[in-house]
Amino acid sequence: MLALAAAGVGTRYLFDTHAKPAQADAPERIAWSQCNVNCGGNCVFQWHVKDGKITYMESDTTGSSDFQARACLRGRSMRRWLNSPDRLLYPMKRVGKRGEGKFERISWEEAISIIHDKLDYIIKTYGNESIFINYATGMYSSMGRNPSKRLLSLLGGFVNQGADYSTHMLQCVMPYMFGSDKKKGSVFSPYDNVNASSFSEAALHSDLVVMFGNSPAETRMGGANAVWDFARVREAVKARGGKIINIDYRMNESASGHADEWLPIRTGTDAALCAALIYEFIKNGGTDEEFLEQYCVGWDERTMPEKHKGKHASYKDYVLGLGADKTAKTPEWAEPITQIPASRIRDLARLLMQAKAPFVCQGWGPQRHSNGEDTTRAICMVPIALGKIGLPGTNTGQREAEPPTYLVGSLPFKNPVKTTLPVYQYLNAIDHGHTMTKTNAGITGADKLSSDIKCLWNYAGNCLTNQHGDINYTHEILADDTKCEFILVWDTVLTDSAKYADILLPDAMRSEQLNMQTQGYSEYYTGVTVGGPAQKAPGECRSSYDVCADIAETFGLRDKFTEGRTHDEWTRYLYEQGAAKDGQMPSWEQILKQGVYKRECKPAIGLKKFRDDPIANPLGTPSGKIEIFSEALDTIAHTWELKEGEEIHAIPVFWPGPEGYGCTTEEFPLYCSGFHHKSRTHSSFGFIDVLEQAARQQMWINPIDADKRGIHNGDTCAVKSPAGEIRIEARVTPRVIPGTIAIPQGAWHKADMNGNKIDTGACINTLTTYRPTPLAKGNGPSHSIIVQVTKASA
Ligand SMILES: Nc1nc2c(c(=O)[nH]1)N[C@H]1C(S)=C(S)[C@@H](COP(=O)(O)OP(=O)(O)OC[C@H]3O[C@@H](n4cnc5c(=O)[nH]c(N)nc54)[C@H](O)[C@@H]3O)O[C@H]1N2
Ligand SMILES: Nc1nc2c(c(=O)[nH]1)N[C@H]1C(S)=C(S)[C@@H](COP(=O)(O)OP(=O)(O)OC[C@H]3O[C@@H](n4cnc5c(=O)[nH]c(N)nc54)[C@H](O)[C@@H]3O)O[C@H]1N2
Ligand code: SF4
Ligand SMILES: [Mo]
Repeated sequence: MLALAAAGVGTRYLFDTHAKPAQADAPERIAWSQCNVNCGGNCVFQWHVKDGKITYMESDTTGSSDFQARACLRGRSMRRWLNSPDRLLYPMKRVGKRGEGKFERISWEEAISIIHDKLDYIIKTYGNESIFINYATGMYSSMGRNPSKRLLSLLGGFVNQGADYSTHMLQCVMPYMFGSDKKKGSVFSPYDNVNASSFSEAALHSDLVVMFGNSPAETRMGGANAVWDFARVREAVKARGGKIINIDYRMNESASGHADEWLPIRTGTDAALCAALIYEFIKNGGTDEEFLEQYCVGWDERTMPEKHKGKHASYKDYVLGLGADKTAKTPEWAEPITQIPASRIRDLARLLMQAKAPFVCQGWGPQRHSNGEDTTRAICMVPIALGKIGLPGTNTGQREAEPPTYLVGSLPFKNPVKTTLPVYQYLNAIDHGHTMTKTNAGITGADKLSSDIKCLWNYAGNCLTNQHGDINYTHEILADDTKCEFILVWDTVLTDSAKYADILLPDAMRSEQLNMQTQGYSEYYTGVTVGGPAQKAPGECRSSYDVCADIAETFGLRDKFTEGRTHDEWTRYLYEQGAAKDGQMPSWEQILKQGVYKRECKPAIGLKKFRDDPIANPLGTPSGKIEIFSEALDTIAHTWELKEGEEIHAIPVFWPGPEGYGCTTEEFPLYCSGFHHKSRTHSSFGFIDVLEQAARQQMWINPIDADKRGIHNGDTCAVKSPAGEIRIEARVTPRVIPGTIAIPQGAWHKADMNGNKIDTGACINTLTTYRPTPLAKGNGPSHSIIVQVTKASA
């Protein structure tokens, strides 16, 4: 039901009357707003407001029904969040130990004075490079996260966030393949339509869609989100006799109901499948040698960089078994690794070779593994080897494109500190930041960190613990208040991360303020929504902009912070700046009336310009070409200080990675992986009971693995990894590959941290090991986990 409604197919009208009173009186007014969580849909809310209180919600009803940013069930439950008895209402200070969640109400004055004193002390004692605004994505809005950044910038700055938890491994490694130097040519971004093609392009011209770990029906929900486009892709491609193939360790919601579309694979082994596919292409004359010679570096001996010739270090030599490992990457080689029969690998290779316009894409699940840097590039090798990129209906192997146009900006800030810390390293930087360098920890913008992190500023995020990894280990570091001396958390409910706050601030939610935001990941339209407040914020909740202005005042910086503008005046200013640049957007007065402005985006073909003319439009790589073999990576592999068991590769080989293929043991005989769940956006909405009832937090386990353990549907199970233990309900289903269990990420951690630490909330990050990946230093271990599962005693 949830997936259908969110897909906007057929049932879209069912939910519009949700919570509408029986005798529908004319609503007094409509307040526009938007869903600003990090799902990216940015769906539109029309709040019906009476006597200052929200009565019910309609979503987007404007324009063509094919083009409406309609909220999914999560967005439609927002009223329950806004009016929840669990809302944080007052500023609080910690009275128990860190992590215990014991707080005492204080006044705003006292909170601001404590924050002032702590910042003053930390900056004077340790310098601005001891302050980190950790990764936190709960609030996407023009005035969302930036007041904090603007304030801290004015105070001398803070260590910058490197990459993100979404695309960490991909974001770090892809520039070596597709370019990072703007002066030289086009550069890689995971979030645009230059490097990747849009689903609408696949709908127009593709005859085969191959998706690696990509489930728009779960991760791109909402009416005008990519799931809507994907529904059209399926219809169009099938209508022209083509196929959709979804390669995933579980039959995800995008493949369910279409059983022929699912190709099950063991997690973390996509690079082995890709090598075997390419082996078949080579053996059957399916590679486009002309393309590979003209557009690529490192495919074969001819195209290797001069210095590396004669060493059998090319990707083709790796595949044919002429490289260092002397192993040909045949389908028979890949079969036991991937769990895909060699005959099915051959079938898929044949399909790919026969397709006129194969659209190969990947979600971000495959790269969220301990070998993610290699996997994400290996997937791109499939269309590269076929020479099927930059052409109608094809894609570059990356995620389907997003529109590049952001119609309005956010509150500006200029951070004087240039040092950047890979976000997942925040905990190491608290523990031993002063030892972290460019070559042992991926620091950029400086050779090393000048200090340990002493102050964490966490606005709208649950990434201190719940969304980070290895919660038990993280607890040890955060609970020690001599390490990180001040933790500020600013949220709307008492999350697991909030339990570690020294000062915990409540926030007015976006529907309780004048709110504005441009589009998110919605692939085929861009837009902006402006409106609100719909109702008054509860308790003493205030806008974070106003609070930051008050903190600025204690440092004599109010005027510099505000530049004479209020929250609402900044919103208008940012809108008018955007409108002036854009030239097509309505006036401020008009947008306030209409609430939402949208326009369609044209289908895009990734790397089209480069394909059309690689000399005139080179990539921003050192060679201007696609670097299958990267000399820069080769240098890093030989010069960085790596820990035991870590490897960095110049070409995208299959490397299992820690807790990857082959790492199971007698004690931990199963693999465990995660996915983004439809009942939550990460941990957001995790406390809304109706959503939990609609899509429960369950461990997917194959009947083969369940039978061996006497586990039945609905049984409570213990899942134990080297890092921790959870309790979770079993869902025995053939929709997950044998040997691997699947756990939806984002459930709320719930454990007695002074006792047995068993997490009955079933947060996957209780099970993950904290071991940043070799190159990106990112959150690859998120889904490379080994476990044992047993039926829990009642
Ligand atoms: N193992 C594993 N871990 C993962 C992932 C995974 O796949 N597996 N996914 C990763 C990814 S891709 C991401 S992006 C991160 C996301 O991790 P987070 O950025 O922590 O995202 P959420 O869990 O949604 O937390 C957002 C927080 O913002 C709060 N919030 C919402 N609205 C407001 C507001 O108006 N004001 C304030 N102050 N707070 C608000 C919510 O209550 C919530 O606590 O998780 C990462 N963690
Ligand atoms: N409903 C919902 N939507 C969301 C979010 C959410 O929390 N909930 N989060 C949003 C955010 S911030 C982000 S970054 C995106 C995340 O988007 P993604 O990272 O693409 O989402 P995931 O569910 O982690 O992974 C996608 C698919 O990859 C599969 N997978 C995992 N490992 C492997 C592997 O090794 N190989 C293969 N072939 N498949 C694998 C998973 O089973 C899943 O079906 O989603 C966004 N949308
Ligand atoms: S959670 Fe995402 S898809 Fe659902 S309403 Fe919010 S923005 Fe839209
Ligand atoms: Mo994300």
